[in-house]
Amino acid sequence: MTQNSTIQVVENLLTIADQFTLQGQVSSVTAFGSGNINDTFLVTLDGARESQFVLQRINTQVFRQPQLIMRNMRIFSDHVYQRLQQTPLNRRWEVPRVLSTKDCQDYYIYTDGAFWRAISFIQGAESFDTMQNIAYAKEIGYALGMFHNLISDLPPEKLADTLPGFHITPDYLQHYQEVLARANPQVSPEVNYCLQFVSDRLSFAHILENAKAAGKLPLRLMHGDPKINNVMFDIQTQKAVSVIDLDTVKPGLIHYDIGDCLRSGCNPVGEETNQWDSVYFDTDLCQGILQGYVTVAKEFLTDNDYAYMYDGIRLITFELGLRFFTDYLAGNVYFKVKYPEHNLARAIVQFKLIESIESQANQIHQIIQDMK
Ligand code: GN1
Ligand code: MG
Repeated sequence: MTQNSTIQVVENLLTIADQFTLQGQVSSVTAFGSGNINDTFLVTLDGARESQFVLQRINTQVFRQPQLIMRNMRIFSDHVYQRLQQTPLNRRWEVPRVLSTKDCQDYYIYTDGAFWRAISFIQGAESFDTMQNIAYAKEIGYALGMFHNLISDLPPEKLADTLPGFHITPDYLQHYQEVLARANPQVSPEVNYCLQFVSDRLSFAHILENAKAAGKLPLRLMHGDPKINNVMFDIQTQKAVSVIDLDTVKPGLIHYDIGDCLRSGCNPVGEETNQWDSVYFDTDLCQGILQGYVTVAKEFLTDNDYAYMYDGIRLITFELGLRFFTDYLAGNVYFKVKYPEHNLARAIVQFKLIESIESQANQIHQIIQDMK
């Protein structure tokens, strides 16, 4: 990028941030977080009661109807607000708010057609890319359980499908096969490992969708992306206070969420490591997360929910590895990358995690059994 175009981008960001600034003046806009899809910025204001907010450019190649996200967020947060008014919690819990523009809109379309929106910042809170310890694991589980609990009485059909096909593993598999048929990947031990890994698990990809079709698992509302860095912790108390990133809150299976929370929370080296031999699934953290989850989710979990939990963990890990590998084969068109083999490296992390999950299947089943 030339110096002039950098200055242009900064000026644009200030203009865009200003659209959502109803009080005070924008003092800075800085890149924020580590999202793989949208572009996220933290806006700091001078002279406003709330001195910061989160500004995001939605990736409209991925989210084709971003207006639906904003509509879902309004319905979701109104519902949760009412629930918390009726039955207040005895601890801090916050829901990110949609901020309106000066024209009272939920989003702002810039002159280049980009879709921007702003969300309140959870003050005095932080998130982590890797699990800190068992106490955090329990809090992460609690946070996901609370999230599910607060929407367990909101009918799934009230929210739109913001991302059709999201977490439908057989669809990702079909896409993989189409991409593979066209791709001409450079042969390497890493690529061969992934090709073999996927081809050994083809029938497994259908397990949750089959259970849904057979009526064993009901359609509910889910978060869609409850990886651990989407849980905010109060800096003072070190307690979970919010689940953020609400773009994929939509009808689905809670097993996708439980699986995503555990695959991200029980991998102590995190999903961005290149040290593949150090990747493993920590069953103590798994037990901690599930304990925290079940304390708030017990009342709506059925026997079948427990019966499919292990498969959910294994499947979502497989699905994410498959999505990363497919994107590598397709030329990195979906997830942002820092170097050409980034998605291949990410895929291997998830596949190594599955090897560890599979080798501890009995223990994980036992942990789940003991939760009932
Ligand atoms: C993407 O952009 P981010 O980091 O919130 C992806 C998730 C993956 C995650 C892996 C809409 O989420 O499904 O689990 O990367 N989101 C979408 O880090 O595809
Ligand atoms: Mg996300």
